[in-house]
Amino acid sequence: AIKAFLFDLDGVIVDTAIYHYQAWRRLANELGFDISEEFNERLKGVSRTDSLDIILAHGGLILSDEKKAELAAQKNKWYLDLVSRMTSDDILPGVATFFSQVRKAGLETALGSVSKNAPLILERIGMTQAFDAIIDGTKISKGKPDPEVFAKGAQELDRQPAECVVFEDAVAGVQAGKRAGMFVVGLGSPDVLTEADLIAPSLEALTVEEVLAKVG
Ligand code: G16
Ligand code: MG
Repeated sequence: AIKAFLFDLDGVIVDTAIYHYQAWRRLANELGFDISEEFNERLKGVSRTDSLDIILAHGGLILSDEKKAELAAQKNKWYLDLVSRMTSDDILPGVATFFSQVRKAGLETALGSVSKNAPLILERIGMTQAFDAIIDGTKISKGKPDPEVFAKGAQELDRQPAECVVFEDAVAGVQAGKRAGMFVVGLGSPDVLTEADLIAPSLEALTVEEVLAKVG
């Protein structure tokens, strides 16, 4: 039976995906090219260093490790400027209601984010206490689509993969959940999240009861 729900952060709990995109786009623009919103789908759930490599390849640039470290730090600075203004108003619609249903159903919760800034964001929006376990970018060595982030979440809760449901908005995140052996709810477009077991536009469109019924 399902015992735990594992949530991605960016795009599921808060819309920081837009801030990541704005900061990466600013960096690309300064390097002399642009990145589209469609291209940005490839960066969702992917670690900071991997994202930079994907962007530089897109722009046809080959840079030294030193320069890359500098650019990643610059992007993070711009990103943090945007994030530091966040409040509980930035929690996505439906999240609060869904979490109260999760608690009523007696389910455990974990955060599964590859972002090193995840704890800061949870503090900003006042949701640190909403999670029984928090796995962030400082606790893992491989970003999504590697299953490590969700495997660690289950491990920290002392649960088996078959007892966990993952909520993800990114292609790489859905793949990570599937590779971890978990039921995956994709939040977003069915055209993008083709590998998810169940797809809804957002948490607002779902109830805990519905999800548990689908897992069977
Ligand atoms: C998030 C974002 C990615 C970002 C990554 C690393 O992952 O979706 O776009 O590149 O974190 O973030 P940071 O640069 O803050 O360490 P997730 O797993 O929360 O979707
Ligand atoms: Mg995400």
